[in-house]
Amino acid sequence: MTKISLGLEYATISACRISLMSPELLDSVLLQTDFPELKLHASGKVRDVYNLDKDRLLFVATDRISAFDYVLATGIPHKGRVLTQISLFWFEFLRDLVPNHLLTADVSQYPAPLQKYADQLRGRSMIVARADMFPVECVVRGYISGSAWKEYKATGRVCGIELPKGLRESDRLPEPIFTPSTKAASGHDENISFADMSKLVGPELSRQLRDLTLAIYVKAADYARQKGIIIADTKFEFGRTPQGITLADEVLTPDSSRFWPADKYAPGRAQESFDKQYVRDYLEEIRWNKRPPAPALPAEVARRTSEKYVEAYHQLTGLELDV
Ligand code: Q0N
Repeated sequence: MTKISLGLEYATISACRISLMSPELLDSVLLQTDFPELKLHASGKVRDVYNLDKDRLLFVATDRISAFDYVLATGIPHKGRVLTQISLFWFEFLRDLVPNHLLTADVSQYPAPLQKYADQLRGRSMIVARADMFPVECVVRGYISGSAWKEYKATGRVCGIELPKGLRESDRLPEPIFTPSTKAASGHDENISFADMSKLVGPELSRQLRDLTLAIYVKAADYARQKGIIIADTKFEFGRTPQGITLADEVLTPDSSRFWPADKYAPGRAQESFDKQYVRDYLEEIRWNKRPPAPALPAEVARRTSEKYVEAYHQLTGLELDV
C-alpha cells in the first residue's frame, strides 16, 4: 500500500453518530423510583430503600450506573433486575452458611398498596427484614487491587495485615484477607485494622463477622471461578435480626464486588472489569474531567454494558434473564 502525502493541513471531522436507544428499551429503564405512600429510608447510587413497617424494608434496584464515583445520566437496560437476581441466587446458595434478610421477592406477596406498582417492582425488588446494622463494611479480598494495591505499594500491608513481598497488581493472595472499612465522614470508605474494628463493635462480634465473611467468600469465589468469573474482592454488610447475625444488603454482585473475566486474567496490571469496561473506556475516550455533571452514554455503550450484566448473570447461574 502506497501512502500519498499531500502535505496539506486539514481539519479532521471525527465521525459523529447520534445513537438512540429503542423506545421499548428506553421504556423499561428505571432511573428513579417514587412510591408516594412510602417513606424513603435510604438511597444509594443505584438502590432505593423504603420503609414498609417496623419489621420490613423494600429494596428497589434501579438501572442507574456509577463510574468514577458518579451516577451517569444514562441507565443500563435490565441492570436492576440483574443485580437483584444475582443477590437472590447467592442468598439461596449461601443459606446453609448464613441467614439472610430476604423475606420475599414475589411481588404478588407484597402489601396491597404496592400492587399498582407491580410492573415496576417485578424482578428488581425485594422485601427484607429490618436488621440492626453493624457499622462496618466487611470487605474480603482474594486478589490485590484498588485501594489495597495502593496501600500495599506504600506500606507492604493492607489494613494492618502484612503481605508477602513482591506482589504484582492483581496477583492472587496466598489466602483471602479480611479488610474491614467504615463509612468516613467524606462518604468514602476508610480501611481499618481488625483492632480498630474490635474497638468499634467488640472483639467477639469482629471475630464472628471476619470468619463468616471469609467462609462466604471462599464458597462463592470457588463456585464463580468454575463458571469463569474471578471475584477479586467483595463487600458484605451484616446486621442483627431475631435470626442472629444476618447477611444483609446486596451480595456478590458486580456493584459490590470486582468481577474479572477469568479467561483474560493477567497479573501485573489492572484487570478489565467484567461489566463496566465499555463505560470506563468511553469516559476516558471523551476525557470527562470526572466532576459533575456526569455525562450520558451513547446507546451503543449502554447496550453493550447491558449485555455484560446479563451475561454475568447467565454465566454465574446458568439461567437466562428474560429480556
Ligand atoms: C440498611 N443500608 C445500607 C442502598 C442500601 N436489612 C436492613 N435493615 C435495616 N437497614 C438496612 C438493611 C439492609 N440491607 C442498610 N441501608 C439500610 C445499604 N444501602 C447502600 C446504598 O444503597
